[in-house]
Amino acid sequence: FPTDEWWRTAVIYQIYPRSFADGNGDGIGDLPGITARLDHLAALGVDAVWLSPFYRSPQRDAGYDVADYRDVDPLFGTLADADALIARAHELGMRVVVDLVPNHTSSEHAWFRAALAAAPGSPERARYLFRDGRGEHGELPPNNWTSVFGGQAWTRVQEPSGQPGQWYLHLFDSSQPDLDWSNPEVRAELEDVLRFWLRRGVDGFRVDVAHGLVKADGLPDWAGHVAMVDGTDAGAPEDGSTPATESGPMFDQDGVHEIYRSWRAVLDEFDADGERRSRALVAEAWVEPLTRLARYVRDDEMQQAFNFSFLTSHWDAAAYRAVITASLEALDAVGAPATWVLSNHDVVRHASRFGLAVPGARPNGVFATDPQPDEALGLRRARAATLFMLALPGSAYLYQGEELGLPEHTTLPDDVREDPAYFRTQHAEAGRDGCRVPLPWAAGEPAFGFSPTGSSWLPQPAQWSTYAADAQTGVAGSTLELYREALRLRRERALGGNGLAWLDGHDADVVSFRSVATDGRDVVVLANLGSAPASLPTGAEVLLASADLPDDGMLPADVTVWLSA
Ligand code: ISL
Ligand code: CA
Repeated sequence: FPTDEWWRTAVIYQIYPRSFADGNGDGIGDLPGITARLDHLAALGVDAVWLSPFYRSPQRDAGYDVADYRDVDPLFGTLADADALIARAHELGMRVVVDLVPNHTSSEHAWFRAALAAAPGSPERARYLFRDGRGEHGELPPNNWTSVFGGQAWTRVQEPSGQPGQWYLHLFDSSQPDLDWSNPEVRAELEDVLRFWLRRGVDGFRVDVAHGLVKADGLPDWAGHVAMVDGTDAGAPEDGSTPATESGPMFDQDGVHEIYRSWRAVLDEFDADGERRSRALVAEAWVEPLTRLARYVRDDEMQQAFNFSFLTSHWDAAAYRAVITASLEALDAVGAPATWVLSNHDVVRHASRFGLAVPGARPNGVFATDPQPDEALGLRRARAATLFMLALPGSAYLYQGEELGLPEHTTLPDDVREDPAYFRTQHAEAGRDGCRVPLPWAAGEPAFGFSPTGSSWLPQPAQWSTYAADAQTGVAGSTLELYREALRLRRERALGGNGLAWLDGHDADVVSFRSVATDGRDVVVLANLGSAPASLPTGAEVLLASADLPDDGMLPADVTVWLSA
């Protein structure tokens, strides 16, 4: 391993454990299943994996409701399985980032059970945000906040006496009570959790809801509601734009930064052995504008923050130029790498978003009412987007299955869905199950090789055999081979580490830049986001193209090429 700041240019692959690979045949992905498939990721050429939560949890929000941060849920395996996974990834030259969920615990966490059993005003209650209700008998919630998943952000408890009592805050599901981060005990506990996993050898943490830990003093009412990123909520900006943001007195408060400064110090304790700053924190923070997001990655805080402004960009050359420029400026100013991302387990897969007729396809769609996406167009654009993303300076995150070109499952029946956000909003809001369908590994096997028994916690569409990893391996032009080749060239030429120079003289619908290589072998990137063919420069060698190029020397619509400079 190089001991330097690997995360600056890393390509990091998100594993969603319940849907990656099932080792024991119960239809739910697990840690041994992942370990057995790590070769796929090494062959793909990624630098690191990030695993969504696998801690002990009642799984009310697919593991983002943690009951014990120091244990593995039996659904996924054991601590020994986690150790084996980390060791195997390291053997294969890949770093391991784990997910930390510090904003809330599960309502089945020992702390919350103790809080329920204790009296109002007790130290047990003081780890969470319990408040008396408003109204004559405390029958109204303490303020007007709504949950990101829909409905009130407060739930009333029954006191041990049997009487209706206090309320507790939950920005997400009622099974996810928010911790009180002004409590030193909370701070000490989560720092200790960091040390627990650092000692087990992890290389970093993805910090869930990093912008949410600190709430405005006094928990004031808010005129808006929690703004969902698809802009459907009353909290959407007045100009009608699509916000990549969650705003209000519950998000992006100045006090959060102090927390990450102390976490950084914890990571540095482990880096004192000479491997200076090789462990990293990445913020999941739906915060805009980018200058505001950049505050999370100052020199003594986190190293990365997901760039959701890039994820939510419209399919439009000017929009991408603007967001790329703004990202590089905001992050250069704080000395941090840009961090590109197109998909994750919370948003509609980009291969489907890009296939929606509506411009600026929403990151959270509701396919019961939306028009169905054009799958071929979506995939063509997804491949084009991947090629320009992987040539940008900085680090890139891939979400499992995008290397196979997987679309969203848009027709899941309600009775198999599990996402609480879908149910809390009476199906009016984003369902996230459609991007969480188990991966197809082998075209000819039951459950496409996801599970040895052929069972799968969500059904896979029958036509997914064409997306299966084994059906694409070694097949020229397949999405999997496109990713492999792009990652190989990126690594060979150290793209991502040396900056970008915008190129003039191309069609306004073409995103065109030079990606600077270490050894002088720069790559010219041209992405045609318009609807008509654009001209290609003559004489340049085509290194890679996201689709077959015609003989007429033109770059078709929705295609990206990498050319020799
Ligand atoms: O899903 C979103 C945008 O499409 C966000 O609103 C997201 O719910 C929010 O930013 C927090 O997400 C994270 O924490 C949630 C969990 O459900 C998500 O899976 C996780 O990524 C609560 O822990
Ligand atoms: Ca399993």
